[in-house]
Amino acid sequence: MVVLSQPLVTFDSHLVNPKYKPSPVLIPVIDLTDPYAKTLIVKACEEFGFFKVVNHGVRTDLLTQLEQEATKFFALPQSLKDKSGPPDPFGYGSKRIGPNGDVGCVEYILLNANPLLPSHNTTAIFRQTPANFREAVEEYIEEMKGMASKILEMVAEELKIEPKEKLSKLVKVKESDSCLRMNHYPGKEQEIGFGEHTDPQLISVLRSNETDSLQICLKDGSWVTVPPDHSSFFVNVGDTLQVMTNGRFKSVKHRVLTDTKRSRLSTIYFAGPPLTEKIAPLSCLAPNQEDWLYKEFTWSLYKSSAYKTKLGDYRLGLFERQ
Ligand code: GA4
Repeated sequence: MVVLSQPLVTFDSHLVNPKYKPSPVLIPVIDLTDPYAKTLIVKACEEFGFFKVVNHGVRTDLLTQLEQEATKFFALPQSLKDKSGPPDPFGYGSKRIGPNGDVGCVEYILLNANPLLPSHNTTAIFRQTPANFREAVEEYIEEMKGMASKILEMVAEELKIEPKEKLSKLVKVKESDSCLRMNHYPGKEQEIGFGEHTDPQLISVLRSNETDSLQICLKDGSWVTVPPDHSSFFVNVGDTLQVMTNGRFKSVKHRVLTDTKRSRLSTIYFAGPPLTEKIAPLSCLAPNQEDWLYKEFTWSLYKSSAYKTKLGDYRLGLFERQ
């Protein structure tokens, strides 16, 4: 249950202080086979909007294969990788994040995950790589969809949301608007890999190699480094689940600093609802509309509004009720 990492006072102090040493902070660890997992997940979503998942049941050989194929892709000559970009938002991207001037020391592949739609850029990515990459990506997406749905179902059971598939079905249906991102941070000096932001979707499921790079922001505003764990997954609450729980769950702010010792590879599955889905506080959690902290919106509207913002903007502000 205890994971080690250190609250950082500010981003700058971390960068300029060469004597920086991590020390303990608690980040919840959820064993998915534990009968109390659903209670612990809800607690973690309320307190941190973030937790680590162990005993997840995803095959190690699939994880290894996906990682190997992605590493081969990122090792291709720049001119070949550029044939799969710029991202629209899907495809290969380098340094630029989103359409509004954000940059980071990162290159990435962003794919529409539901289904793996054959857009121009996506086709180009898989043209540059052996068929194994595409197969591993497709299989991985299915695993992530399963894990995200299971976690959402546990949340629904614990919060007595009826029917218990109410949240999970948003991810399971074929119209679900989920995506998969593979980020490669070459690293060397410590720089901003991916600036601070919250994820717009319901939940995100992340896995990375052993790099000390991911940081989350705690309720008191301090930043903590998440100790890496190659064999586990990390889950964070996104804006949509914050709205549906009427603010009971917090969409966690997070960022990535590049590691000075080795390059980082991370894979994130963003579980999103169908574009036409109406998002609003759930009536079982907030029966009186006067208590709603947010206005109702469709996922499509929220997504297009997110693409008009900068990475670090507070996107839910526009949808808050006065
Ligand atoms: C953050 C979470 C996901 O990585 C992402 C990102 C998206 C992009 O890179 O295309 C966004 C960002 C993310 C939120 C604000 C907008 C859109 C970049 C950006 C500046 C794929 C997503 O869904 O939202």
